[in-house]
Amino acid sequence: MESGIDKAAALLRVSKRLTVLTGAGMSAESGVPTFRDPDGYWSRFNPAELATPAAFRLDPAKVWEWYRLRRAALRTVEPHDGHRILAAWEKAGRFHVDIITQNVDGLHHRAGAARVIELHGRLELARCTACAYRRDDLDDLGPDPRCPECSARLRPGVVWFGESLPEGAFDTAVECVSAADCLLVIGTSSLVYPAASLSEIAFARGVPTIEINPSDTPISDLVRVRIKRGCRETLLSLEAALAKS
Ligand code: BJW
Ligand code: ZN
Repeated sequence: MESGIDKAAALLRVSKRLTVLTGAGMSAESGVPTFRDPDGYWSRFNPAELATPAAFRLDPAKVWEWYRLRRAALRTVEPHDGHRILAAWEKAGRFHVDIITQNVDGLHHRAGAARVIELHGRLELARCTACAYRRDDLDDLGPDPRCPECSARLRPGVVWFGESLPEGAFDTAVECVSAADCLLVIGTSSLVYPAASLSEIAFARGVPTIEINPSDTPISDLVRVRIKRGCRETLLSLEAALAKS
């Protein structure tokens, strides 16, 4: 019987425009915890106390400390072969590749990908709660940092529950999915909206979808090809299959 890898490779071979949607499972094999797996962040921390605007208003130093620890952890990890393969596909020009990520760790960029839409912001970014000021050098940030331009409080440059996505990011993501010949959904539980609606848009428009995820998700029964394995080994297998053709 034809394997998921063969079916996925066949779809990729005839695609000119590939859109990739990634979630925390993509970074898991670099050593970054996911959110909702048994060892994920939300098994140890309460999202309502850390990842909402109300939590930040209540205790900004506590929230900043959590993000400081997350930034420190990022310094100990590297992109893996899967990140590098996606970046190499973009460079090789076999397809036009757009990566839409929910991840805030910057690992796609670090692997050399250029066309990356970061739906949920970035850990290495602080922005003012009142004006347009932003900074991405956060090394000497204090426990409750202020804006040098208007003295209002600075906040982590990520998207919390109940907040809108960065201006234009979702619209661009919808365009990338709509124009794609194939959507590759990697390592997301597909529970968080509006990111999860991107797969629904692909289904509605008849864009063939491949899911790479060792666990079941709400989209698993709706995708064209389902590969129930880790992202690194799967992308290595897909790369090998494409190299043969
Ligand atoms: C592997 C693997 C391996 C493991 N290889 N795979 C409609 C219905 C209900 C609720 C809502 C709705 N619309 C909006 C909402 C509210 C909310 C929401 O969706 N809640 C749901 C949880 C129900 N959404 C929002 O609030 C969003 N804003 C918004 O909608 O604004 C307008 C609005 C507001 C209010 C009401 C209505 C509309 C904003 C969402 C922001 C999410 N923020 C976070 C934190 C970012 C900052 C930080 O990092 O601290 O983003 S939450 C967290 O979840 C993070 C992630 O990006 C996001 C998605 O998680 P992801 O990536 O899918 O990770 P996991 O852990 O869930 O899954 C990992 C997967 O990997 C698993 O499936 C594993 O099996 C797999 N895996 N190893 C491949 N090796
Ligand atoms: Zn300001």
